Amino acid sequence: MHPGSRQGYVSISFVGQGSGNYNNSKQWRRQSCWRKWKQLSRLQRSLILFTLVLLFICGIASYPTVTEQFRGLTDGEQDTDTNSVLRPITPHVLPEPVKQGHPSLPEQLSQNRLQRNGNTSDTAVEDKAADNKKKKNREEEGFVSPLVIFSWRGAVIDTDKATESIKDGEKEDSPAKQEVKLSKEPEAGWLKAVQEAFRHAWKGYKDFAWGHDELRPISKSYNEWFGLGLTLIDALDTMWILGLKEEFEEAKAWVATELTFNKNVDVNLFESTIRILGGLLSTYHLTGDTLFLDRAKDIGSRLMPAFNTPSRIPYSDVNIGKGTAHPPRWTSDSTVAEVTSIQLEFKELSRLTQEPQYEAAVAEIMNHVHKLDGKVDGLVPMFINTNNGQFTHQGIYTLGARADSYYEYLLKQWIQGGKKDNQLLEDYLQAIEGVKKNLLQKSSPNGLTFVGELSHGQFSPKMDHLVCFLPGTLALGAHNGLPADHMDLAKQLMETCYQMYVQMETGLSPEIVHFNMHQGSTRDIDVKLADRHNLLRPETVESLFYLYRFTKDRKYQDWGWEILQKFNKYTKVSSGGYTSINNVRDPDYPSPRDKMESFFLGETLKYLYLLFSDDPNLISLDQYVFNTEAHPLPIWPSAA
Ligand code: DMJ
Repeated sequence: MHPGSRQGYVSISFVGQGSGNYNNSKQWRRQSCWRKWKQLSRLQRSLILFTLVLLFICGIASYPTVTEQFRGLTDGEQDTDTNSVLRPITPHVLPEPVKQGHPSLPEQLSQNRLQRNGNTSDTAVEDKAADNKKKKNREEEGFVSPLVIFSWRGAVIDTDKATESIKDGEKEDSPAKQEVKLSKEPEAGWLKAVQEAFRHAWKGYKDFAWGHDELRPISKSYNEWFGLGLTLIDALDTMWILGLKEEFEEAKAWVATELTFNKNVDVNLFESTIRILGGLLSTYHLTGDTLFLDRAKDIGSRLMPAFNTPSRIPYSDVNIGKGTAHPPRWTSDSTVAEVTSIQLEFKELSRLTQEPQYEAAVAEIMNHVHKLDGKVDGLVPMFINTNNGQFTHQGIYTLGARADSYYEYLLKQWIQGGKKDNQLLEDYLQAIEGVKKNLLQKSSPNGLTFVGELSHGQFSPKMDHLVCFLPGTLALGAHNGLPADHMDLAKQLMETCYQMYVQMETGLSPEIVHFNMHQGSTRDIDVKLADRHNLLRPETVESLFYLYRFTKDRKYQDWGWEILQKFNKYTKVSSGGYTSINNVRDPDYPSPRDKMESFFLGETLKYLYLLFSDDPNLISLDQYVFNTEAHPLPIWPSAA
């Protein structure tokens, strides 16, 4: 017998007794009310009935507002405004959705601007009025109020709240039922929803992981990787961009008083460059506060021992306290993406400090890789040896893990330097041609364009979620004058990346998908058991941001909004924070991994905010270039 059973029995019999009494008293009260009612005059009864009917009608009329406020409260959040502006989203899957034409950029654009760096509550009243109007329009168009659940579902947290909101027998995300209802106007509330998501994530970090690298939101603890407050530093410029002044100030105080790089720790050169050096440099540029530049110089100089190798191809790990560097224990190789995706940051450090050694070290890598044998039509292998400087483990060519940001940084370095370095441009253009020739295929039955891999001469229809940076990068290139067909390809790949989300039962993409190419396939996308996790990665929303900025097609905002809602539904932890999950195919138990990666704050939420903003000057893409961790760095003035 279960130890709790006896207790349960007592409790049940008590409730039984109690309910008997409750029934008797209820009957008595009913009779007494009826007597009183009969004693009233006909006029009094009519007046009471009329008032009740009036109250009922008013209640019905205000129903959506009331229920939406209630939904907000169930989350335990203070600010319920976020939920009062949700618009109905029913995601679409292939075959091609019925597209409702977007109107030209509507006059509401001006309403949509959230004051940067200002108190967002200033806009709350206006938002509310606008929302009521929008709600009315939507009702006229036959849209139903969305079922939005701001809680973890199916896991240890908030199970009850989530299931409450799903109607019986309704499989909410069943792909077969999905079709898109495109929005007709931008939504200022979406910006607030991102701020709320950030605040929720930050609350978890603050309560359980303050000053540590990563939050473990389920166990309410933290994970230490480098021991440098990684999440806090990665999130600095996001807070600035989102206008979260209070949070920014407390983080800044930590950087000023607690952050020290004088520590006997091994850090990964690439990760600490893109997250810490990149984060500090961009925060310096956005705020003008030299605290961040000083810290950037400190970490930058401490990373330099990594470049002391026979080939000048840097080691992967540096001890920033001891000033020593080494490759991983099991190999003398570094990954190609890692050594070729630190250039934007070190070049910027040289420009700011007027100390050439940083730029020299990273430029040498690019020149070296440019000349190396072993590329296939501009595509690079995944590993490079730090002793002899040659590519190793040749045979696999991918735009995914270990090679991805090589391609991204070819273009972005070219842009950062004012589009003058032809070598970078040529390598980029050649690589994109290489992608088209070797890696691009269409899936069956619906013809999704995807980027597969080349494995020892054989094509593999495997695509990492990481590859979803590519639509954004292609679009950025086209915006900077590169061939227009790059934009066409960007749009096709964007659709594919979106389908990687919408075709999953949770509406969240897995880490890796495999596309079907055989005629007669019944679905385009397969996911292997080991690939079903979602780490809260940014690449798709990153690309949505670029695509929206350049095309102004609102479907990209809609897609981002759907994704944010799914993050809220399946990865939000009620006590604070968001967690990566193990299984995007099981909406009943997505299985939390108990980790919030720093890039969720550094990248994912930042790109979502920028995607929902209609202000092209909020980090203008003609003035800034984002590093691969979403930290904006200035495009150099042409005089420089
Ligand atoms: C980030 O650290 C960077 O975007 C990197 O280039 C790839 N991986 C993560 C996000 O997925």
